Amino acid sequence: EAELYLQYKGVFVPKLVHSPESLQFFEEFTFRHDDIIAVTYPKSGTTWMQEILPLIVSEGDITPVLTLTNWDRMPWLEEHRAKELNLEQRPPPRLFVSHCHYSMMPESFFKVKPKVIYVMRNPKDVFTSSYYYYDMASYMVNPGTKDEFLDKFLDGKVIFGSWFDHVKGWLGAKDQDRIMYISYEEMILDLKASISKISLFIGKTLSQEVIEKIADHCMFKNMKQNKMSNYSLVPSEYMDQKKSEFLRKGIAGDWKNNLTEAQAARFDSVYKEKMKDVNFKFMWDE
Ligand code: PPS
Repeated sequence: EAELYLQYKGVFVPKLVHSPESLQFFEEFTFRHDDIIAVTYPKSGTTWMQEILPLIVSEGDITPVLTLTNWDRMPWLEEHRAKELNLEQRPPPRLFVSHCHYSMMPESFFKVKPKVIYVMRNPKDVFTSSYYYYDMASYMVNPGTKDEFLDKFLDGKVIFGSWFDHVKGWLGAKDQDRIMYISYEEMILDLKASISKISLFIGKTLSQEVIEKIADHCMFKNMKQNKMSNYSLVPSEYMDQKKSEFLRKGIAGDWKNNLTEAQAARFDSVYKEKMKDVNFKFMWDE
């Protein structure tokens, strides 16, 4: 772990894209009230939001998503890249992503109160997606066997710490009126309705025709063809997409093909215990 990860506020972050300088930049970042940040625990729908939000803002013009990589059009604030993008000069609304916990957000975030879209995904699918990602990315610690990785995942000994803490932290946020909660499963079930809900939240009125156009572009099979979003521009020494593609399967419930009955039962019992005080209706619980 020590070789590949840094420790930041109690969680691991990969050294390839984070440094003490990038984390300091994040801590000192000055938000604007009209900034929009999609926050996710890794593997919960970040790349999807990096496609959807720019298209909502551009009102369906696909130029921005065909000309800028996902990490430039909607950068991670805590990563190196953010420092190099001249974010000060960007016209509003500026779009960002972050994997940080609520408690890790910088001071300005709590003062200025930019809008947040918090995307959640069934943790058994997050586990599954993470397993393949840790295996194909050379800057991540090898996941080992599924049982070994399950130990680490349930214990929060993975990048950005515990899924349970992440979700509980954001669901327990004080200033909830500037946060919209949405799930990966909801987006799979009805992408058009989700896009419409997101646009309403950020104050954009889009025609049905534009919503349909965006939804069509953001369907897994179409998004996978966009080289600005499918990570094909990342050298294979960092990501071995022959092993597993970054846009791997794009479905809800793939855990069923990946966890044994015993592993799923173990996951469920930890989930039940850790989430017992959470008052939120998750789509995957239904
Ligand atoms: S990361 O590394 O945190 O930025 O990863 P993230 O983008 O959050 O999560 C990757 C998973 O999201 C899936 N994905 C999609 N699913 C459905 N539709 C679309 N358009 C889409 N885009 C990305 C991606 O395939 C990863 O999930 P798995 O289960 O591994 O396929």
